[in-house]
Amino acid sequence: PVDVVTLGESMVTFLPSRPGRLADVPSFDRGIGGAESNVACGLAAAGHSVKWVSRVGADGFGDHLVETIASYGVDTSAVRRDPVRPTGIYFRTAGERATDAHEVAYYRTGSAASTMATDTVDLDVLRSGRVLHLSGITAALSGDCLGLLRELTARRPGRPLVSFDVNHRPGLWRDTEGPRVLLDLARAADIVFVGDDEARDAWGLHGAAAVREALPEPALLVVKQGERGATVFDKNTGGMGEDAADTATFVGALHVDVIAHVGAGDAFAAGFLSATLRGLPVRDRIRHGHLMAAAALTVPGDLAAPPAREHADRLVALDDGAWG
Ligand code: KDG
Repeated sequence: PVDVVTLGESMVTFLPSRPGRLADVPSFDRGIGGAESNVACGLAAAGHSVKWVSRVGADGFGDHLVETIASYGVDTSAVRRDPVRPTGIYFRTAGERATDAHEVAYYRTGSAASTMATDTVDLDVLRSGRVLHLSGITAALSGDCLGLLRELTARRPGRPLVSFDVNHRPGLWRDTEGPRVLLDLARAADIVFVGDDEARDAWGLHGAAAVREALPEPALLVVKQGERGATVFDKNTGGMGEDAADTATFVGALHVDVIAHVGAGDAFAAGFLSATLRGLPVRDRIRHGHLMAAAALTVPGDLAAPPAREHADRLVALDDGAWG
């Protein structure tokens, strides 16, 4: 099997040529975005076999997405073209500093990807990897997409390891069900990524321990704590067949001058999943996540050129002093 299969909508993104309101910015630079394909590109760069499953329009933006994602080494053979509905796009603005508020304007309602459903995608392909990586963005796209996620996360024999990034995007939900739906999906997954800010805003949970209490099921729970670092709760099930004690491991993040936060969570997930597939210790999985995230934080768009595996391994092996 391939190492990882991902499913999700990707979009052509338009990054502002200068800071300011959407109403004022005169021009934009084209890039690509989409949380799950970002993870796929990061994993492929780290040397893994990855398949991205999606639907795009039969238009130039669809061509650009598929060609760019394939250029990272991702298998795009399961991406379908919709003859009628368009590829989603979105625009971002930027403030003077990376931490300033910015606007995100999506043009994706009724997009090709929003029609993905249990009867329009190949479920066997989706279940053909060692890991199936999903995110809460898909749950917000349409009732069909949510039904598909529920089907894929249902616990049944032969299910691949399910990795789920909560990715709460309040602007995408058309009702107030988002937080509840995301909690249920996360509970059904084996590996969960969530930011402590998302857990606070969506679920009213404060701190990593409170998130673990609300999400006791996943064998691996990754709580990302922004620039401070990440805490991973690990049931130590590897090979034992039964749950051993739940251990918590905190590893501080690298300190970088942030250009833009977009894509950092996806990069972290790619680094962490790569190291998990390789069976590395939890501390090193988190370090690989932080390294990939640092690369994404220091470019304006979603995707950086991440360090190659051998290079990343050398950086991860530096002693604690270098990591701070
Ligand atoms: O994680 C980055 C994504 O948020 C961005 O690429 C756009 O997928 C996206 C979304 O739906 O917000």
